[in-house]
Amino acid sequence: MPAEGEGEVPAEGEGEVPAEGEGEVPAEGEGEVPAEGEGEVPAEGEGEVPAEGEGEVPAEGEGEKPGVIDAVDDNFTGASGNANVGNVLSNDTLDGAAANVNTVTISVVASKAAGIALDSNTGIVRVNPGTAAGDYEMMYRICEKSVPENCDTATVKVTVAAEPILVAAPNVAGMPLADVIRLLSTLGLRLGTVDRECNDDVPENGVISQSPAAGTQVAPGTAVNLVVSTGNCPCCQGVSPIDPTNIFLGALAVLALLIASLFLAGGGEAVPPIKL
Ligand SMILES: [Ca+2]
Repeated sequence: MPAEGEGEVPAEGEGEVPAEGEGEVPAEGEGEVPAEGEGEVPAEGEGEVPAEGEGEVPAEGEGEKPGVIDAVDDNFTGASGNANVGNVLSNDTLDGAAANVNTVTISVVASKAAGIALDSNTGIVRVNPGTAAGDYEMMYRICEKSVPENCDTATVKVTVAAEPILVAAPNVAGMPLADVIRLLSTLGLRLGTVDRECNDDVPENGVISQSPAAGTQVAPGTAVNLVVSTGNCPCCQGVSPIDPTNIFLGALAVLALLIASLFLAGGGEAVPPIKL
């Protein structure tokens, strides 16, 4: 009995249990886990996280902060040849502050009007000479200088008024005043101030001079100021204008000089008092 019991139990227990447990567990566990874990985790983690994070985060962060760039539509009025009817940046903002050429760039996106132009260096809009009256429109874009892809667009409209037809001021020198008034009326001009003075060359009521000068291009309704002759100048007045006040003061000055010269001629001695 002891021979069988002692011989079987230990033989089966000691022979099977250790053989299966020691043979399978270490082989599978040690062979698979390290191979997959060490091979994949570091490779994916180190390869992707820094590349995406460092490449995108700073770029997006700087672009989103000033994302409040705001180009606002403009409405200007002007006339042909106006060099400055307004500035498109006047109502545009960047981060809540007024946009300017130091913080944003300006460009024309589309323009349907050759008559108006936008200076990208200043933002100033001008109306080109010869532009007919009407409404003109263009689209412009502003972009943040530090983040060029951060942009906004707006429309600028310019109403160009009809260009006034200018009139050349006529030459009315020597003309009688009555004729000048009729001529000015015919040309759409009007009579301005009329000063009168004597003149030996221009007959009475004839125009001596005018302002604006003959040939000057002026708008309709412009006043023309005249100097009209009162006829020949009386003796002396035509030579030099001396009024009675000046004559009186001049006489006093001459008298004073005369007294002074008499005093000096006396050697500087005081004139003795007159004794009766
Ligand atoms: Ca604007």
